[in-house]
Amino acid sequence: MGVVNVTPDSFSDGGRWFSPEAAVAHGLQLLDQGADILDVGGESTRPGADRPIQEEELDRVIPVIRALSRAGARISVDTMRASVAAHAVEAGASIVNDVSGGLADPEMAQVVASAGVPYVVMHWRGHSDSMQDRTSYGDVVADVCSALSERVVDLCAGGVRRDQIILDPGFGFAKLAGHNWSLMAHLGELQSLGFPVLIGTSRKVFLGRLGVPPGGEPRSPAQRDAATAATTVLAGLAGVWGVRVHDVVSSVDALRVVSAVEAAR
Ligand code: PMM
Repeated sequence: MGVVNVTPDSFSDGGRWFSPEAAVAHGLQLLDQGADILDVGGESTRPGADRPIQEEELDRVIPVIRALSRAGARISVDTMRASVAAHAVEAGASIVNDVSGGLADPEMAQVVASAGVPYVVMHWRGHSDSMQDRTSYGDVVADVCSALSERVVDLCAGGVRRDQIILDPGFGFAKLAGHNWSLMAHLGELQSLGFPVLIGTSRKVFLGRLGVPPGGEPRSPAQRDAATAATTVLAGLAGVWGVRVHDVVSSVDALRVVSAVEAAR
């Protein structure tokens, strides 16, 4: 899954693809590089980010989704808003990726249920302005698995079918570095919940801190692609359904390596 952020302020690529033309050209390039899905989002979820109003989010994503879908791309819409999800599906999106797992908008379950499309349910503990105040866990893997299981129960009660659901542990969302590493080390436990799993480690700050002395500046987002590809290898070996990445070239290669090794076993 290649990331197409149509935002002025995403942490790794904010502003680079903000015009619809630039976003569409970027999406086409990611497809060319081997992305199976393009994840189009109009709201930055970096810690501390302000939310755009709904009209602004629609103006950012709908023209891009329409153009990329006309070009034949399989598109997910990265949104927490039910009405944006509904408009996006109408414009050609065939997956809804909701980082709040339905918690941010009570209408989301109903929209996803009636659209009948795959629905990415991410582990989330609140909006970006406050999520890093909510990083207390007993056992992060068990806590994330049980919170996601609760979301599944709630969403299914709201009409979503189990076979629509894809789970995501939410790397970097209300997580400290150690939490992210524990989740990475225990992807199998998440998989054992019985749903496809998507992971989004790409360019996140816990990767940028590797090899940097305590208190030092993390490496810049663009310098985190090799570490991201390493997480793609681990995810591939764990058998996850998908990886959401900014640099498609390195992750596609990483997955080719995993496939070649698995075929040689
Ligand atoms: N991370 C971001 C945005 N959307 N969606 C899913 N399913 N999982 C993630 O981990 C995720 C996401 C934040 O990263 P970005 O600002 O680079 O898009």
